Parts: sequence; structure tokens; C-alpha cells
Amino acid sequence: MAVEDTETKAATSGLTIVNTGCCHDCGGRCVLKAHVREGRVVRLESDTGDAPQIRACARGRAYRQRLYSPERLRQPLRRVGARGEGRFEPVTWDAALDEVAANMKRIKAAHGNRAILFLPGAGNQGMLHGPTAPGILLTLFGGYTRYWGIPSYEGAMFASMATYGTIRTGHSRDDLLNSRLILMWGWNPANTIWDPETSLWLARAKEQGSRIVVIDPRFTDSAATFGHQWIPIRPGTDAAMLLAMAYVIISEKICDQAFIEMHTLGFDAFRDHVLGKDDGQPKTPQWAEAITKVPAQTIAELARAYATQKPAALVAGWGPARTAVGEQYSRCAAVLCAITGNIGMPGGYAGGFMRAYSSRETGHLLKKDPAQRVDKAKGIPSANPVENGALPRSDSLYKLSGGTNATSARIHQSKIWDAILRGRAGGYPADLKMAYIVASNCLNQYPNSPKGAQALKSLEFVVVHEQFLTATARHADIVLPVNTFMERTDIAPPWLGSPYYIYLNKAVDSLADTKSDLEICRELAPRLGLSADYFQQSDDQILRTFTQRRADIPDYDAMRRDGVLKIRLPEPIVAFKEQIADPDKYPFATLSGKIEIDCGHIAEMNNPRIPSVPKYLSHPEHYDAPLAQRYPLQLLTAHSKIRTHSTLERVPWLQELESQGAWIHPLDAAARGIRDGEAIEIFNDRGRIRTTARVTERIMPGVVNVCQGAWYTPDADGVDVGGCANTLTLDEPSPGGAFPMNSALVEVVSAAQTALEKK
Ligand SMILES: Nc1nc2c(c(=O)[nH]1)N[C@H]1C(S)=C(S)[C@@H](COP(=O)(O)OP(=O)(O)OC[C@H]3O[C@@H](n4cnc5c(=O)[nH]c(N)nc54)[C@H](O)[C@@H]3O)O[C@H]1N2
Ligand SMILES: Nc1nc2c(c(=O)[nH]1)N[C@H]1C(S)=C(S)[C@@H](COP(=O)(O)OP(=O)(O)OC[C@H]3O[C@@H](n4cnc5c(=O)[nH]c(N)nc54)[C@H](O)[C@@H]3O)O[C@H]1N2
Ligand code: SF4
Ligand SMILES: [Mo]
Repeated sequence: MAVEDTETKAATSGLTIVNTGCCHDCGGRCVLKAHVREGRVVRLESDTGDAPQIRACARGRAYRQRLYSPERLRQPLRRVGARGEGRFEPVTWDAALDEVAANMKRIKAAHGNRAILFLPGAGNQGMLHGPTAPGILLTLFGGYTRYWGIPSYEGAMFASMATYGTIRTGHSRDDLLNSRLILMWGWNPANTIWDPETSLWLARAKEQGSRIVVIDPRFTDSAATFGHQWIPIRPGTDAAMLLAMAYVIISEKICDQAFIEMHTLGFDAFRDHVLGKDDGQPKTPQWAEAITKVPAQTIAELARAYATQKPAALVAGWGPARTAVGEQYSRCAAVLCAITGNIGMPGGYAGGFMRAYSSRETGHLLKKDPAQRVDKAKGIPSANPVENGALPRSDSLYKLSGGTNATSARIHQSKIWDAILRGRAGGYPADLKMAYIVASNCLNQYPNSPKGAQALKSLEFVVVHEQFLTATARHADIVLPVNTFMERTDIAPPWLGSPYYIYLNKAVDSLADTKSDLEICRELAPRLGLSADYFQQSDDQILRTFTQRRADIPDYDAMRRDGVLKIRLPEPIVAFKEQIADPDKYPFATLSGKIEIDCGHIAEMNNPRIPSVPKYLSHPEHYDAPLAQRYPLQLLTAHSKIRTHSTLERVPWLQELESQGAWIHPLDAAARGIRDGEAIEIFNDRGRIRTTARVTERIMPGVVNVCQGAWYTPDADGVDVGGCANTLTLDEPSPGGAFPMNSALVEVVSAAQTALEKK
């Protein structure tokens, strides 16, 4: 027998292949097959089964280096140095959990449950693990203060609810094949996945002749791979371009008049704004060119193509809505879809939130019940005793069911640091004394990390469930080490649009002394005097119960065996098909039953910063604001292809793929004497980071991009040498609740120059 054959035989014996998956928060949830030998994952393979394959990306395939990273937390830690200093001693689970329970009881007795801040994060997207169990535990314990607002999509969601009354505005990805023209507006699914098979459908659409135009300040991997045309646009000015497209479409009479009359409300007010009848400024392509830096002719041509080459899909990504007045862009995009009649038909698209297959919600086939609308006088019911019966926020769309919870008991996530520092005296609903943080690297990921560090230092007690000693975990009093999805069982529903579930079978035993978030809660519950049913059940029992409520999971055991359940749809999902085909029988879920171009619910807010008809607005960190004199560059903080937010940082195989650094245009670099590969500092009044210049024409002049998620690491002078984007970002939400992570003004200098100045 040849040597090679003997080796192959030895290699295959004792090898088990476990059907499992990856469920970080990266637009995916993918099939992984773990090859396990002697209790160790030795190889990861992805979906080799039937189409559509739910294939893992580079991050999932590199997971072994995260699973077995020498930096993984292996035992509970107790702080010994000052908060945030990062000095800890190992302690037993009993000692750690006793200390957590004692502090929870102490703070509850002294200040009430309201003083307990729960910060659940996106680290795990399974149904069972991550923040689910801690949320149940804290509710049973008497409740907690939490946040509202999701950084991903709050602007898009607000626009979706205001315009359509729902977040189910998307099509399944296979429907892209029906589009003659696809506008990828601030959308980069080559990196950010947005459902695993999105790139495949885009590639197929391109192959069979769909024209693809990418509108983004960066020449993204998506623009390079799929785009026929790249239109660079000045950040935060998308609403101006969309209004100018509407100007062309309206004045050239190529809008879909029949659709407008039948399905929309408030077109006249919008037309008057576009033509300048309300403010004397017609929103012409020339007007928009000066704002957006997109040539007027390019705007006009795109408008004509979009209105006439139907069906056309305007996929309005969330990145441009992650800005200081982000909902205006998302609203304008939805209105453009409506006035061209590209809604409710295969190959069209409605913009908005863009959920297609809503497997995340129980009973996705149920119709919405308009009777569920909130009665303002009675307040909003909640299982969480702290917020039960609180009145709705006046800036919320509280009359609509679905979307963001309107309760005034919550604090906007971008204001959490401010709320900790200022409490009730600052107008917030609680004086916060402790933070319970699970699967969240909030210090790194919420805007304004320097303020965050100050806030976390001011609390009485901080507990963090983590896998790594993140910047957030460094600020804990007790760090509880958690296992990963390779070391436990879970079910992951997909992200936005694709009809499937992943069953994550446990591949290997938990590393060292780590536990799941659920196991931790099982052990904490009796210490808090709680004996809930939920914590008596096994993981398998809970997962079975979850799935019993879902009509689309007929056979739990088959799904568990296969590691994946692919649901076959008879035809692509097309949002609003019924509403368009039979509007009398199927009204839109808005208050008027129509697509609201002019939104009555917004009008009641009576706030010029959030007009009922969408407009282009400037703001204090925009390119034309006075602050731009001092900080002339606009900062973008896109999502990175080598990480999921801050998760998967420091995985060597991924770092080989792309190195972190700031994209800066050659003109901006030259003006500052900066060469490619050189150390630079980026700063504004909130903070200063050190990173590496990537001088490239892939970003437009005047704009710098630092991918979010690099690890916040302030040095002795307060300079963040880890290069975390949120050291620089603004912590003031838009009037509709959007997170302004792509609206910060900055300046850039070479690090060598700053060093010289210091001497
Ligand atoms: N690899 C990877 N994938 C991920 C994630 C990750 O961290 N890593 N995160 C996941 C999560 S939770 C989310 S919410 C999504 C986020 O998905 P997105 O919001 O789509 O991701 P971003 O990269 O922030 O933004 C998309 C694009 O918008 C562009 N952009 C930013 N500002 C503007 C603007 O003002 N105008 C225009 N036209 N374009 C602009 C950026 O340059 C970027 O190319 O991604 C998911 N997928
Ligand atoms: N500047 C800027 N900031 C942004 C964004 C942006 O575009 N720009 N995007 C924002 C968006 S869209 C999002 S969704 C947020 C995401 O922000 P976060 O929710 O904080 O996401 P991560 O940074 O991935 O941190 C998740 C943490 O959970 C840990 N973890 C993973 N699995 C588990 C588990 O099973 N249990 C426990 N206990 N921990 C686990 C990981 O180790 C990781 O440290 O970031 C936001 N921040
Ligand atoms: S990181 Fe996301 S896209 Fe990549 S394999 Fe994991 S779940 Fe899939
Ligand atoms: Mo997100």
C-alpha cells in the first residue's frame, strides 16, 4: 500500500462530519460542515448540497482560527485594577456568579430595576443563545432599562413604516433575474453578504443582461464585480440626487401616473417641493450636481433609465441611511420607486426595510391586525415590568403596528453613554447603576467610544458575557467566558430574505471552562431566587418548542439531521403584489391604506427636521457646515469584509485577505503629504485614531473610509491606536432614530508629523 493511501485511511478513520453552521451577524447564516477528529474541528466545509447552496464566506471558513484562538477567554475573570485598565484575576464560576447575583440584588434593592441597564448585542444570531436567556432572566427578575434603535437600519425602518406601514418590502433574491435595471444604492453585498446567495443572483442577472449601476462614494467590491457603471456620490447627499431624478421624471412626464393615482397619497405636495413651488428652488439635476458632485447629465440619464427601463430594482441600502438625517434618503428612494410604478411587480423593488421572507417572526403567513394599534392614553404594554404601560415617544410612529417599539421608557442606543453619565437629570428615563452586557462590544460599536469609556467607568457594576477580552469586556467587574456556536446547539433563521433555517449541531465540547449564555442563566436563576420553567428545560426542548410555533418547519428532526432546511417557494417573493393587484381588498398597512408620499403621521410630529414630504437636509456635520472649515473630510465607516463588526478581529487568515486602514484619495493624501502605507492620525473633537493610509482612487476626494469594528485601544495619551471608527463618530440620532455613523467630519495628518509637533 502506498504511503499516501495509508495516510488517507488513517485520516478518514475516526473522523466525524457534523452538520452545523455559522451564525454571526453578517448578513448571512450559513452551512458549515465540521470535520471533527478526537474532539477537535480539523476542517470546515460548506454547503455541497442542492441549489440554492447556502455557502459560507471567508469568515465562516476561517472559523477554526477563532474557535481555537489563544486569545479566547477560558475562565471567569474578576477585575483587580481600575475599571477599564484590563487587569483581572481568574475566579471560579461559583465565585463569579455569586458576585453577579449579589450586585444585581443590591442594586435592585437600592435603586429599583430601572437602574439595571441591559445591553444585548448582535454577536450571536441563533434563537437560543446570545442575549435571549439573559433577557428572560432580567424580565423575571423584575425588569430592566433597555435601548431602542438598531444601528443597522433604524433610518430605513422608519422610512419603511412611514411610507408603506410595514417592513416587509423586499423581494427574494431570485427575483433580481427579472430586473432589467438594478440600482445598487449604497449596497455592497459582495462584502456584506445580505443573505448568502445574493452575489450569485447578481452575477446571474448581469450574465443574462440586466444593467447594474452602483451609487456609492467608494468603488466597492460589488461595483467592481457586478457594476456596469459606478457613480461616486458625496456622502449624505443621496436625497438631493433622488429628488433631482424625481424632477427629471416629473418634468419629462415619464412617471407612472396611473400608479400614482391608484396607490399613493400626497404626490402633489411632493411634486410641488421637487418643482420648487414651496421653497423657490427647483430640484434640478444642476442643483443636485453642486451638492452631490454627480454630473447633472448622469443624474438625468439615470432618472430616464430608471423610469422607462421597467421593471427596475432600486435597492436602497442601509449605509446611506446610517447618517444624521438618514430617513430622508430612505423616504426619497421609496417615493422614487412609487412614482415610477416599480412596486408590486416581478423585477421591481420598493426600497424600505426590505425584508422578504420573514421567518424570524412566528407565523409569517399571518396578516397584520390593524386593531393592534397603540392607544396613546393607555400606554404600551410590555412583558418587561420597567416599561409596561409607558407612553409612546412623541417622535415615534406609534399608531402603526410593527417597526420600532414606540415606548418612551427606552433610551436611543446612540445616547446610552450620555444617559449613563447624566441620568434623569439629563432627561433620560432612569439613573443607571449597572450594565448587564451580552454578545455586545458596545464600547467599540456604539458611536463615540471615548464617551463610552467614561460612561462605563462611572457605573457601580458591569458584567459582560464574552468570548474575547474586547474593549467592552475590559471595562467589566466580572467577565463570564462563553462558548461559541461550534460548542452548543442552536437554530439560526436567515437574515432578510431567504427562505431557510440552519440547524447548528454541537460539533465539539466547550473549550476549557466556558459555558453558553443559557447555561449561565440557568445557574444564575436560583441565585436570584427565580425558578422559571424556561431554565429547567434542555436546549433541545426549548428549540423544539420554538419550532412548533413555525408553520414552515414541518420536521424538526429532519432539520436537525441535515443541519439545514431549505424551503421551496413556488415563485419569487414580490412585496405588495396583492396591494397592487387588488387595492380595495388589500390596502397598504399605513393609516391611509395608501403608499404615503406625504405622511400624515410624520406631519403630526410637527418638526421641520422631519418633514412629512421627504427633503434633502443639511446638518451640523455635513460638508457644508461651519465645522467643515476645521474638519474638511467626511468619514465613512463601512462594514469590513474580514470581520463581522468587531467579531473575527485578529483572525490571521482573514487579516491576510485585507488589512485594516483608511481609504483616502490621492488628491487628499497629496495635499497632506501622506504616502500609501504610511501611519496617519484621523481626528475630530471627539477623538483621535492612528491607522494606516491606503491611498486609492477607489474612494472619492473629500471622503475617508475607516471600516468599523477594529478594536478600540486608547494609549496613554488617549490616541486610539486600534483605529476604531467609533472613536470619531457622532452620538446624536436623526429625528427618525437613524444612527449617524456615516456623518462625521474629520481631519487627517501623517503620524510622523504629529510626532514631530509633540517634540
Ligand atoms: N462582512 C460583513 N458583512 C456584514 C456585516 C459586517 O460587519 N461584515 N454586518 C452586517 C450587518 S449587522 C449589517 S446592518 C449590514 C450592513 O450593511 P450595509 O449598511 O449595506 O453596509 P455598509 O458597508 O455600512 O454600507 C454599504 C455601503 O454604503 C456606502 N455608503 C455609506 N454612506 C453612504 C452615503 O452617504 N451614500 C451612498 N450612496 N453610499 C454610502 C458605503 O460606502 C458602503 O459601501 O451588513 C451585514 N453584513
Ligand atoms: N461606526 C460604525 N459603527 C457601527 C456600524 C457602522 O456601520 N459604523 N454598524 C453597526 C451595526 S449595523 C451593528 S449591528 C452593530 C453591531 O455591534 P455588536 O452587536 O456589538 O457586534 P460585534 O462587534 O460583532 O460584537 C459582538 C460581540 O459578541 C461576542 N459574541 C459572539 N457570539 C457570542 C455569544 O454567543 N455569546 C456572547 N455572550 N457573546 C458572543 C463577540 O465576541 C463580540 O465581541 O455595530 C454598529 N456599529
Ligand atoms: S460570517 Fe456570516 S456570511 Fe460568513 S459564513 Fe458566517 S454567517 Fe455566513
Ligand atoms: Mo447591523
